Amino acid sequence: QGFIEINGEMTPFTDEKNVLEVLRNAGVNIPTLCYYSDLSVFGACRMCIVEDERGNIMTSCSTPPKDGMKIFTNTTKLFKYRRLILKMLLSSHCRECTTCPKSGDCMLQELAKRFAISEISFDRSGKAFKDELPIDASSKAIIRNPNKCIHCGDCVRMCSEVQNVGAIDFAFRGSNVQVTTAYGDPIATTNCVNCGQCAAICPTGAIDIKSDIDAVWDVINDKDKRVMVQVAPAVRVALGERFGIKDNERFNPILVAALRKLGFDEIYDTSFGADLTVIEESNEFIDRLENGGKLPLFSSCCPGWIKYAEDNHPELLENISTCRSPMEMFSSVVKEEAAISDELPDKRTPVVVAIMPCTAKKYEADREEFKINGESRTDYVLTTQELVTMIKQAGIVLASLDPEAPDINYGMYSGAGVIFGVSGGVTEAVIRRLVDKKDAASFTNISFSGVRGLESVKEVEIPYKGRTLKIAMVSGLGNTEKIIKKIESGEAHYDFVEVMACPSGCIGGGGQPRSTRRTLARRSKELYANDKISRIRHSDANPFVGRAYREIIKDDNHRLLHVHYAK
Ligand code: HC1
Ligand code: SF4
Repeated sequence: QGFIEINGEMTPFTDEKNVLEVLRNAGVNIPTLCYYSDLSVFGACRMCIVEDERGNIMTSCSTPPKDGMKIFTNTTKLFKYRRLILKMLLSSHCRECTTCPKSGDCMLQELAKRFAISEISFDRSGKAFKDELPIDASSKAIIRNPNKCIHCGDCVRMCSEVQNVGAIDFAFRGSNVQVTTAYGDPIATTNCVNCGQCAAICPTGAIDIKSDIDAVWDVINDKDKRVMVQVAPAVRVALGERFGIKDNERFNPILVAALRKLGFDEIYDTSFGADLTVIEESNEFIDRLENGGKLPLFSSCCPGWIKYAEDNHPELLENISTCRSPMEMFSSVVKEEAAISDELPDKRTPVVVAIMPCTAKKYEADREEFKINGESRTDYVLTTQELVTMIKQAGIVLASLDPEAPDINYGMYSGAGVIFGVSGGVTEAVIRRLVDKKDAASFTNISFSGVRGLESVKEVEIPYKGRTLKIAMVSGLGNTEKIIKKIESGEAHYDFVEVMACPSGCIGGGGQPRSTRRTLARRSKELYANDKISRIRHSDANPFVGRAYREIIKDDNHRLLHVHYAK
């Protein structure tokens, strides 16, 4: 606690870990390519340097604040050094900005512009950057172009410190240093869980989302295809950020209108699939509770978590719910309806496109276990970021659109289905099903039970038929590993564990626009607001869910809505 003088102004600090945090809290946008408050301090890029009154230069990310400190952030010397750093980074960086998918969202590009870099003094003249190092396109989720890497280490720390995966690391020395997989293997063959958090944090185009945009344009423009689109809960509260829309609370009807303009034939909602999941997963939970099945039951919506469990905890596979994810339940049911529908037979081939906040969903859609008769039920997955690109490609001006409603039979969903997009949402939706009283007061009580909030580990206890159920909700795979250790050592006991691989759940997915604590808090608040304005608040009350059970699923739940992982 104390005061720092920043550019001559007294600025208080309390428990900030470093000067950079004090500067940020004081509204100074200090440049950095490698500082994230949730990761360890690496101090690699040196862009966050500040100068003290004696002319000493220090990195603000690794300097703790001290009472009475005097610092300057915009001196001539600092500008000179920052420009030098940027020129050195750019000198060894592929500079095909016009064709780079990250262009416009690249932090290196942004800083080059901010510090007015107009020429690069250390050009490695004559040396072609193109294809210098091989591009790794083996993954369904991400694409790695090491020629665009600036060695900030953000992806490496994210993958190991937050996700406990460690699929990538630094290799080689000096000017040969690279971020790569063990033995340079294709990333798809490693323990990568496809969560895309590396791509989300990468400041340049060195790791990016694998794009399925062109394939989706092809099916949209194919008259022989009936293209149905489902939109995940977390997309509606983040997409608007890219278009300067501040209040996303009622944004979904505009998003629906945009999807129609893009040419999708039928506009639906993944939250309908989430309503099915609530019913199937709570039935499975009750069955295990009452008939002595394996507990704790782990949730199964998140493909990043499933891959992590397969690679690291095969002993837990029987504890994982057999429920397909909402995305897969949705696709399974709509494709089944298309297959069995004999009134007004549609000659067009049904195609399901899912818009997800998630890169791992691209991998999930392609998994053998979800195929029925050898065919994927979800044909293409686009991330929120890819949808932004498509909207821009089509020249759609969101502000000019009138709100529209999604289509029946799969566009209606309950508030319980929409809160799936934030960590704790699956649990809250399941608890709504377990309680007897299904009115607004009861749902408000549940919302105050401890299921909400952006903490990465939450716990609740709920009474159920004379016993107390203990439930944990965890986001981030590193945190998940800690919970698993506690369960396996007997230190903790839970009946149900909700796991989401990404920090704060899908709202912080690897396919979302860049996430910060502030954007995550806003996205979460807006999802809960979406629930609150829903006329239907619990999954059983969705009349189209009842219709789907009566007319399509019947007693074929196992084939259509459940899955067994082959490993
Ligand atoms: Fe998710 Fe889910 S909440 S996994 O985060 O259970 O991606 O939004 O669509 O499937 O509904 C993602 C989000 C999403 C599924 C649902
Ligand atoms: Fe995907 Fe959500 Fe899991 Fe992240 S938490 S990997 S966005 S399903």
